[in-house]
Amino acid sequence: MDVLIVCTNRHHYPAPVMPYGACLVAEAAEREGHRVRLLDLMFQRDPFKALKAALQDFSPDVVGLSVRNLDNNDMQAPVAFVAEVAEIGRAVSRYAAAPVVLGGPAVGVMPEPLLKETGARFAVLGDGEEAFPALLQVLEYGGRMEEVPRLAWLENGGYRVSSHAPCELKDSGVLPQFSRWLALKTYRAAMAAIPLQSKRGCPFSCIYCTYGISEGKGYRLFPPREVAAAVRRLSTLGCRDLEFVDNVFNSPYDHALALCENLAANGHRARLTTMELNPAFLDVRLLKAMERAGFVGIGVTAESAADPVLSGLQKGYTAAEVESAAAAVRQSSLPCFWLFLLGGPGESQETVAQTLRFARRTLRKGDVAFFNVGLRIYPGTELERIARQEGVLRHSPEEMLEPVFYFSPQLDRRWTLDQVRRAAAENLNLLHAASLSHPWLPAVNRLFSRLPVRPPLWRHTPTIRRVVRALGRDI
Ligand code: B12
Repeated sequence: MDVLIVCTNRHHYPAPVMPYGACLVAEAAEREGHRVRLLDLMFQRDPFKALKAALQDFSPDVVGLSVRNLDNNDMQAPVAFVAEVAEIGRAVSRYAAAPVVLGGPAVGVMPEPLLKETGARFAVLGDGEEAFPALLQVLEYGGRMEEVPRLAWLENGGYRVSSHAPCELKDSGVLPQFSRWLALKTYRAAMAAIPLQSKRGCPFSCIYCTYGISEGKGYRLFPPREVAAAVRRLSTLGCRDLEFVDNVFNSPYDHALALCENLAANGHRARLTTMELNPAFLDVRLLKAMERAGFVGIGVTAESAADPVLSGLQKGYTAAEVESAAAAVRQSSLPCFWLFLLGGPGESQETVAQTLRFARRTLRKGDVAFFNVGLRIYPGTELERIARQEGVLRHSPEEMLEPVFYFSPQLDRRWTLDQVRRAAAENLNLLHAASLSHPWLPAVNRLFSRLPVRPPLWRHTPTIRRVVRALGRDI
């Protein structure tokens, strides 16, 4: 069959991200003998014109829409992307008779409302490498939709799902040939790192998160040696800035350690980062292994440094463990980006003060701390249940396609924002959420990509803020 995969994400904050999953799915379909083209709308000036041209030129039998984000996850300045995706779905139906299949990270989070909103025929939930070719097979030769794994569709007004069991990992999945599908130079010029995974799934029970829902709770691990070989292959092709996009990089701990040892041994020349370290599994041994493996920057998703909040979010670790992780980071040479999430159940003035104090006093001055205020509520999460119980959520699950947020009723949002703004004004290494969607950011990304500066750009936060302040503004 002729298959067109359209990558709908056009969000440039904090930097454009490559449609990794869509490339994997495109190659999986090709391996089964289909003719595949990929249209990436990220840098298209007129996405609808590009879409119309691709549909008329290729006349595909099936169109896949890869949908990454529902919204920007920012309570203070929410931007929803679903209307644009729905418009793209309608445009496909206008110019082609091909059935539309949804896939991508956002689809696993809210499949039913997305099917309704876009008018698509099918949605693949989670991994697409096995399910999408299986669907193409049924569409081409006939068969039962129920036999396609993790497929959802609407039938007689009802929502149907074939199965929820996660698909098996295929070893070939680690690394697509990005340069075949994407304008790599344009991504590079926007400071985008190349994404890579060492596992799928997430066993943690953080109350706000959807990872376990869309990818399954059990880990599915790629063999460390193969992931390391993929890194080496990419680096010999000149792709040197790579980012591990695992839900959590350092769990299982032994898998992360084995990966680092393989990376250190195989002589690759890539610069590696990950923004997804869990403080409970972060110690000097792993950090030293990461240094030897070629990491140049890390992110710790601590969320809070206060016990009532950590336990309210069901993070599975304590403030003392966050402190130990910070102590381990201090003993390493890796620049570190700390992520905090203020306003969850259990948050109070005291806990906000505690987390801000931790960021000011415990972190190294060169490290960056980022504070998001308010938690996006997704259907099917424990946070949804809590929000309904507390009477702060009245939207039906379908209405939650529009961004809805939780903010602790024990706390005043304006007071919290003031505290964060004040801390950020006084400390060049502390950032509030608005910094990552600052209108200047794409220009800053482009400017720095021309200088001898490599991703991640956040390493230079204090310098960038000093320069921007000299121009009379701030980020
Ligand atoms: C790593 C990550 C990041 C990194 C990305 C770094 C990079 N270089 O790529 C950073 C930190 C920068 C980031 C930023 C953001 N992220 Co983020 N991120 C992730 C994470 C953890 C992994 C994404 C990933 O690459 N997965 C690996 C690839 C291989 O999987 P995949 O893309 O899902 O593809 C598979 C399937 O989806 C499917 N598939 C994909 N396309 C298609 C197409 C078809 C036709 C089919 C059939 C199947 C299919 O098959 C693929 C292979 O199995 C996800 C959580 C998650 N587990 O999905 C959140 C996630 C994607 N992010 C999310 C969000 C909101 C954002 C931000 C908007 C806000 C923020 N948190 O800062 C920004 C947006 C950035 C942008 N410009 O678009 C949401 C998106 C959904 C939503 N809630 O709106 C997610 C799902 C987290 C969540 N539950 O909230 N993110």
